[in-house]
Amino acid sequence: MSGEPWLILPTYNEAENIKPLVSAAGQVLARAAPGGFRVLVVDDGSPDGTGELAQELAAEHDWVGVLHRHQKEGIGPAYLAGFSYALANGAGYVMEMDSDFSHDPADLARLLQAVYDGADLALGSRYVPGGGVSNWGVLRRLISQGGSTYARVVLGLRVKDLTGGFKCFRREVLEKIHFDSVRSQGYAFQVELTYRAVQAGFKVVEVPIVFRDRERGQSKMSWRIAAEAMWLVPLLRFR
Ligand SMILES: Nc1nc2c(ncn2[C@@H]2O[C@H](COP(=O)(O)OP(=O)(O)OP(=O)(O)O)[C@@H](O)[C@H]2O)c(=O)[nH]1
Ligand SMILES: [Mg+2]
Repeated sequence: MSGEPWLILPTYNEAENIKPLVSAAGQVLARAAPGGFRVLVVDDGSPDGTGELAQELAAEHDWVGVLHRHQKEGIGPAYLAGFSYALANGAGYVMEMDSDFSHDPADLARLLQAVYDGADLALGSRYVPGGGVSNWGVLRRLISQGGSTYARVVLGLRVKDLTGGFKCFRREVLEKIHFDSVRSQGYAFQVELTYRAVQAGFKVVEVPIVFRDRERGQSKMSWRIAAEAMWLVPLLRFR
């Protein structure tokens, strides 16, 4: 069916998370989108077998699909591949979520509802009233909030949480963005897409969420990803 919500899940070594995550997301979406929905796992050739586990899920459920990519290229290119596939297959709404339970699958319903209620892009936000982070130390809080503030000031935006990766796009927003010209891979990717949506005149709404640290699997956060955001964000503005 066309016009359905699609949830894109990027994975790199999420073998311990992928099965419980897809089933939790499926339960939430079945209620939030009774007319039908799809979950698309985009795996970058995880050596821990995440791609095979996702394949098993796809064999079990007709609403699960998998894109297998050959190498780890970062979250940006993985999402763009997933978005292209979803748009080509008639998605009406496209959602992003980390595959490590840092984002609560239950919140998918509220993000989707915000778009049903009139937003073009709904952002899961840690930095609006009601949102937050659980169990983060002072340093990590400062770095994250500092990163969002830096991007907000440099880009002249009012959005409070620019680096989060829990989102719901109305199809038309992604259609306006030329994927070939998106260069960022890590956190900068999240900033870039939101910036482009605001620039194109779309209505962006922040929905409070509480972010949790992953309990299973390894972090892929690196200084390289953070550094990319530092130098790429000003380029977005002055390009
Ligand atoms: N397909 C793909 N997915 C990736 C890649 N890098 C990270 N991911 C996924 O993107 C999501 C966010 O990455 P995380 O490793 O959780 O990175 P993070 O959220 O910045 O850091 P932690 O929460 O500290 O682990 C997770 O679902 C990862 O599996 C990549 O290169 N390719
Ligand atoms: Mg994470």
